Amino acid sequence: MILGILFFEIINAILYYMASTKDIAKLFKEMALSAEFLGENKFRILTYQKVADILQGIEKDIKDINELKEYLEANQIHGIGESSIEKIEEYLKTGRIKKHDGFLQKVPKELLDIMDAPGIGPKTLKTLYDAFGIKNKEDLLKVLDSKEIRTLKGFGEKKIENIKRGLSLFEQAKERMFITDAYVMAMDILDYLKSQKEIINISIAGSLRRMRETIGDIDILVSAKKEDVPKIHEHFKVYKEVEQVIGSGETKTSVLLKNSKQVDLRVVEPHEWGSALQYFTGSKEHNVKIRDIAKEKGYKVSEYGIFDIKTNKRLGGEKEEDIYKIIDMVMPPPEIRENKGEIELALQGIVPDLVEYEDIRGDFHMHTTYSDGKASLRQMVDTCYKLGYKYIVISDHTKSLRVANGLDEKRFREQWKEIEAVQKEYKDMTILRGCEVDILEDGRLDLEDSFLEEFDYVIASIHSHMSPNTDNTKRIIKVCQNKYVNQIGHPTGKSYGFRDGYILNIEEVVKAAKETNTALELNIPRADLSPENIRYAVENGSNISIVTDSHSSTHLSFMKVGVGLARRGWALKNHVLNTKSLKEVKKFVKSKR
Ligand code: DGT
Ligand code: CA
Ligand code: CA
Ligand code: ZN
Repeated sequence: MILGILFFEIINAILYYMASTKDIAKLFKEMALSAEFLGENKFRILTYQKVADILQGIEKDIKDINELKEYLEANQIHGIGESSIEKIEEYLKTGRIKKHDGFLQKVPKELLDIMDAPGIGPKTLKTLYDAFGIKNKEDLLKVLDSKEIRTLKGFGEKKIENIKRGLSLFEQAKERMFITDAYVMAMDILDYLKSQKEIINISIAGSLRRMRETIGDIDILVSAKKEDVPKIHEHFKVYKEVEQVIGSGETKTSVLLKNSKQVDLRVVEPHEWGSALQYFTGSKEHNVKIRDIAKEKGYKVSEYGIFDIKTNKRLGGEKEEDIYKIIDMVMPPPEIRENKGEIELALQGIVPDLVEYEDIRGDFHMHTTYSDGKASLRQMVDTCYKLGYKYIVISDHTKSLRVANGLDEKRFREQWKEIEAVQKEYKDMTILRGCEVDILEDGRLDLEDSFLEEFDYVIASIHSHMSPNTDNTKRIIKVCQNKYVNQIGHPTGKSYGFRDGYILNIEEVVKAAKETNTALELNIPRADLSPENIRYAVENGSNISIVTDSHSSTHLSFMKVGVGLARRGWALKNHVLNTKSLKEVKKFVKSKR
């Protein structure tokens, strides 16, 4: 019995601790949808919805009802009535809300899960539920293709198409975006928002600012004078790519784009800019640690600023640095804010001098129409020239990669003639003769050594025998030992959203790469190497090269993202081969031959 009570207490304590305002917001949202589905009175639906919106906008976890009340009062947020407060308290104490349980008895849960999808909604689902007894998405899809639905009033072809589209958007929204996709979207949104002259500061935040390989949703932070805030939210809502506004309050607007991806915009006042940027950049793990350290030193850190705990006096928050400076730290770059050692260093006043985009002098990996690229050699050269590079490597595929129209010796010699001709027009940038030579099954290469010798720079890559249970460690080490190979292309074989990669002992590969003076490639479109791989490689003395592996001229600009990925792996300038001068790159190549 006593044990039972103890157990209950522990579970309760855990629930207390884990109660995120977002979890509670979700329950209120579900109650609003359920009430609408059941045709309850409008006032009640609006009440649930309002509470859900308010809770959704609170970016902190609450432990008890008083904490919430204080928060609401301090921020002058109104609209949560007494009966809603009781429900929230019930949740905080028991982990559930009886009213919500009651709704679940009457509304199929699987319908509830899709009720919020664009173009669907509770009323539509209720009509179909009454007419056909649908209980989940599969039922719905079947009904949408049936003859019967077309006899229902209001269900014309257009409406049916809208529902289908809404469902598929909703599905996709659950997947994470690849960083280059998110980056392109975010840059377009920033450009659009910047036309508002009321905006004082603007930045990406969240995982995109930290340059994670995949992004859940895009976070954007803006500062503006209090009276200008509503206008900025309104402007954002009519951005051309917005499909649906999911929620909008005083500080935050969330939307789904036409491609189903979510964007959160937060608008704060200028004096809160720094603390909000620090908070919304994350990661959560980093922030939790920073708050703990601050607390030990007598400060409270939040998205609103940094405060003296005793006097509640606000000490800063206008600049991001304020937060760190006041607790006697230097500010770690966003890309490494993961609580993986950056905080300990920052407490000692050390910021790793990570590689920067401005350090990059060239790109070693790109394709042209000679193999499977979409742009001509000349176009690629011209775009790289405009990026300000000092050198580039044209690295088309070799003959055994037939699907990619790989080149044999004869066609490479033709390409070299064109390189020579184009080179004359681009005097301040050196075009290096390269290839992405195919690694054969036994670790030999697709071109003879005697021919490889004629290239300025050679990448060797695996494009076959790469199932998840194949161990390619030996194969790659053998390739490192070839004196004409300067770089291993996409070493792990991972390709986000396409392929998991093969078995590879990264320690052994890094060792071989270091000993043989072979660079390991950070292949941007595949996000191969991972940040952990990069950190291991650079800390163990192997060079990495950051490459776009471009198959069209627009891909070349992803170098900026690549530098972010490298920074996330703690790469310094001197770890990155394509920050070196042409002379040094040539020395690197020569050192092996
Ligand atoms: P994502 O969107 O899944 O790729 O990852 P993030 O890091 O962008 O996460 P997101 O969008 O949920 O929130 C953005 C930042 O806001 C996050 O990095 C840290 C901060 N944040 C959000 N919710 C919480 C929270 O409940 N607690 C704390 N400490 N920080 C939070
Ligand atoms: Ca995010
Ligand atoms: Ca977010
Ligand atoms: Zn390639």
